[in-house]
Amino acid sequence: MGPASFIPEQVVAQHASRESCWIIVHNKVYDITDFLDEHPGGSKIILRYAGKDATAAYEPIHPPDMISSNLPPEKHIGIAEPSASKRPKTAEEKKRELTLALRPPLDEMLNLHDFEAVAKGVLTEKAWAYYSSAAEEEFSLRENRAAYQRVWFLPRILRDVTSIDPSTTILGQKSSLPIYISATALGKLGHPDGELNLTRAAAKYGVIQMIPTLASCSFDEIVDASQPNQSLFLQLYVSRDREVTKKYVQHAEKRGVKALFITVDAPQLGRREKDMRMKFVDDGAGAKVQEGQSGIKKDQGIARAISSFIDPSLAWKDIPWFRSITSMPIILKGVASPQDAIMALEAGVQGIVLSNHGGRQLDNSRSGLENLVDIVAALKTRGPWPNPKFSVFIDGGVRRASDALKALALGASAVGVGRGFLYAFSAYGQDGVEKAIEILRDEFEMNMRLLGCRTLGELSPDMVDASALRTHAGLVPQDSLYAATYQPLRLAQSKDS
Ligand code: 173
Repeated sequence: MGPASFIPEQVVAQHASRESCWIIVHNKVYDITDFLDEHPGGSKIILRYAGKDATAAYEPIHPPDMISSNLPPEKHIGIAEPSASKRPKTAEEKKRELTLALRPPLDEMLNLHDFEAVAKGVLTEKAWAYYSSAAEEEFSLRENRAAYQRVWFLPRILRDVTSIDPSTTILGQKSSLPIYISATALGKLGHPDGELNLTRAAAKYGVIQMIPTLASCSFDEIVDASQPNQSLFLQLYVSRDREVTKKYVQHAEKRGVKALFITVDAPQLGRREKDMRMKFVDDGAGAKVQEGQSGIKKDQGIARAISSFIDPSLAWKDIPWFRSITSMPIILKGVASPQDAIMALEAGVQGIVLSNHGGRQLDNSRSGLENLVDIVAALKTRGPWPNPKFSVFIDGGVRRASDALKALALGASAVGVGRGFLYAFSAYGQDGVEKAIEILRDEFEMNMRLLGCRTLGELSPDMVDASALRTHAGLVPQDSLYAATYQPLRLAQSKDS
């Protein structure tokens, strides 16, 4: 094609079938007919956009150059006539503009829950469903919060707490707070700049970001947006094709990433029903495609549709291979039992993240906080504690510095926050993330001062009472689905009532 082959929108619209399927992405027209059955998410999802502009749906889920570098050049058939981009706004875009305009001013955000409330209003229904969803009954999701309520402080007094320093090092990297930004996928569902909001804010505040394998921005875009002195970690989903994984990991190390967090709790994606239900909501894209065509199953949500590359055969025997391809510290993300914690130690990795994947994987798995107590006890029987060569991290449900301080007192090296920052940028972009970090920083300062800890080194297990942590009675998350369908029994009634 010549550089000037403009194709009017109406012409693109004529290629809206399985026999001839054109789509527009970033104002370019592609003929994807031959590619339909190769699409990892299935053909059906693309056919919804046949003959249309697919940019909004494409962008959060694919690296920017995915389509242009995977389709042969002869399938790049032209540039969409500008009219294509001047289409009227969809109802969803109009709603988003309105809700953005109605946001409270940023300085009214007092805690991380506030961002979540604003994000819930501005996100598309689909994005909110994907981000907020968790597995099955969402018991683990809610338990992640509830567990923090079962740990209480025993503060110390009269210790001259004039100056407070919440900084630390995480895997040898300086961090202004004992918190890192944990990996969450598909940032552009929340904000056009996606994960770059996190990168830029993290640079300003000396916080470490863990780059997700399934970021909306490409890995290189994120690293390019970082500052020379900024530390980045990488979260890894291991591909069935180990060459792909090897290239990705080695490229990351070359680009200066400081640690590799291998996700080990997602051989299959959990059933996140809020996300899966969205399949049945018409997204306005129009095209009606028959069920049962090749491609994604009816019950898939966004996450399941793009996760088929993850290798469920990943096993302990693979750890030496990871050691052989990289010299970055290796951390296993998603450990939930003392046996596995000890196996990780013995396998020679540099740490573990006690996590139930934000409640999104195995529902009914305990909170990282409760596991922390047992796992620290187990690790103490197998080596020095604290162990400078083996770090224990925790994530899930953290919304306050007090949460993090409880985990640190119980032995965690640092705490991951995923959704908290995701909601902050969904609501206010980079400014939101900066404000969220400032809020946490202020909370650390106050909580540490009131606890009598000037530095994190002064925090100790005897400053928390975790004796109720195992008690699940009382703070059991309500079984809401069951409660909504359960029909209460009735008492005998007199005939005239
Ligand atoms: O929790 C997730 O949503 C997640 O980790 C994931 C995994 C695969 C595809 C998309 C998201």
